[in-house]
Amino acid sequence: MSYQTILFEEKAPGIFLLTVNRPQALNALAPQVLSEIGAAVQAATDAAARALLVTGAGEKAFVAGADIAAMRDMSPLEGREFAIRGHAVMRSLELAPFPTIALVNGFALGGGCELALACDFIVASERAVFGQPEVNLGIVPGFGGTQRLTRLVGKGMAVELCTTGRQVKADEALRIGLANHVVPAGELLAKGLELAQMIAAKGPLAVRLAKHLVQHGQDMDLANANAFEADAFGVAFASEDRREGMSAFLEKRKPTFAGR
Ligand code: CO8
Repeated sequence: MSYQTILFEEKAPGIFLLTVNRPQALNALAPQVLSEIGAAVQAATDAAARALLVTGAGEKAFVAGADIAAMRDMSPLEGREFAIRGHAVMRSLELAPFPTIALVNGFALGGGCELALACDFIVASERAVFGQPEVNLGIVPGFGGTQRLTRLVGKGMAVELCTTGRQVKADEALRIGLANHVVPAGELLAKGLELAQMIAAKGPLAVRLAKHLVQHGQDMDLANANAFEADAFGVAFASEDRREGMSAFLEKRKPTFAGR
């Protein structure tokens, strides 16, 4: 498939890079961008990706939000459809059978912050700026920001950010647990690739199950989530990868995982 608003490439075996590519509009999420992100997540799934990195083109922005020009004349029904489409795309990142890592290289505002939050975790450059400024426009976050931000940084900070529209720079993002790492701008992709390569070296089934457990378990009560984990542990025990991983450890060699 050819894309007009994103770049999508395999940077290393099994490691894909998705770049939102509308730098003239600070990579704002127009409807077509959302569709192309959804298509790329599906393409990565079809290609048995081991990790997906998500970033924005240019030096200034990751994604500066949903496209305000595209939204201005939407009817309430069209606005709802746009929000539903955005939710579906964000959810597809969350449920993808491989870890997704947001490499936030600049402004991640509104829908851009929500795109980063829908990835499994965030690596920020020192230039990153996060925020949910929708209240400035008379709207609220519409791609899951109120919910994912709350789960990641807690209720107090989420309410503050969603009601003040205050911008959060990289050092604060690290402090409040929004970003896992902050690196100089020129090292962002290398850091993302390093983390993706660490993931790709592990047992594919185990990585997939670990993500699945965190994503689905976080909204369960603890007793049910732990029961869910025990079941997945049993599934991992049934795999060839488990036999190989444990044998390799005992034989003091590197494991060769088959992914089954
Ligand atoms: N949408 C469309 N165009 C944008 C956007 C955007 N979100 N952000 C920037 N642009 C455009 C500007 O219009 C400008 O275009 P042009 O050169 O043609 O005038 C170009 O990008 C460069 O932007 P600026 O000149 O404004 O650059 P500055 O360095 O002065 O400012 C900022 C950078 C601070 C990032 C500023 O551009 C800004 O505040 N942008 C808007 C941020 C924002 O409010 N984002 C939230 C949008 S709402 C949202 O995301 C809701 C998500 C849920 C939707 C649910 C569906 C209904």
